Amino acid sequence: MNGFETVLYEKHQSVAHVTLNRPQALNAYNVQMRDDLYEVLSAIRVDDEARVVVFSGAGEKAFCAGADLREFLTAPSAVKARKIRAVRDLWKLFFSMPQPLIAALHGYVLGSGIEISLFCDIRIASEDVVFGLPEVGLGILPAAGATQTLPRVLGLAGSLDMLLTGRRLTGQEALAMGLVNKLVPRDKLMETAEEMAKKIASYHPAVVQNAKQAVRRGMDLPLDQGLELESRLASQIKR
Ligand code: CO8
Repeated sequence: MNGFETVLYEKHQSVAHVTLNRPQALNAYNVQMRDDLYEVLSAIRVDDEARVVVFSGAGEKAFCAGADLREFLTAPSAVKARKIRAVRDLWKLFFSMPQPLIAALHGYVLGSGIEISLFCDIRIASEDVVFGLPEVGLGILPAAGATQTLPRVLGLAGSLDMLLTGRRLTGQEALAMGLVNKLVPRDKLMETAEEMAKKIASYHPAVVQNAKQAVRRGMDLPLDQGLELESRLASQIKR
């Protein structure tokens, strides 16, 4: 699987690496990237050899500076965009990935860039990271899940602070608020993500995937139903 215009894909042993690859535009998310990511994730989803996925951004300056603002101005109408989304819902696909997803974040992580990272299960960032959700200031709502995914990570107060003010967060602030799991020097970012990915990949894949599912799905259930889900998923593991 290769030859994508906006995304690099590699697999080292059991770890899949997906790199956003438009460094000249700070890896801004455009229609081509949506299509490339859709194809790559659809393939990884059913690849038993890919036990963990690491997402990162090419170039020195950014994981992703948000939606491609140049393209946005020439984009099809909102009605067309909704129709496309109905058949190629990348965000739903992200959310349905059975494998653990790790985001390795550096530089600017803005708008859709944060939203991509919020679909990941673990976020590791380098000390130069800058987070921000400028959408409300641009006159739109974040439409790739942030109004729903962010509060599930940060809680109400931190999410509303970020969403409504659009202020930028440093890595230290993001760590203190719980937006990232770990903050590391820039030259240790990929090494740290890879190490974590390899460790998770060394565990029994069904146990890992069921644990992820229990936590992710359980978050949205009342406790009694969450406990039932947990026991159902635990009993599926064959030893
Ligand atoms: N889209 C397209 N190109 C971009 C983007 C982007 N989001 N961000 C940066 N680039 C391009 C620049 O145009 C520039 O290209 P060129 O060299 O050809 O001029 C190149 O990347 C390098 O960028 P800068 O020279 O601007 O780099 P700086 O270090 O000076 O600044 C910043 C970095 C602060 C990240 C700055 O580039 C910036 O503010 N970018 C825009 C960030 C942003 O607002 N993103 C949108 C977030 S909102 C979102 O994702 C949801 C949808 C938004 C729809 C909006 C409708 C109005």
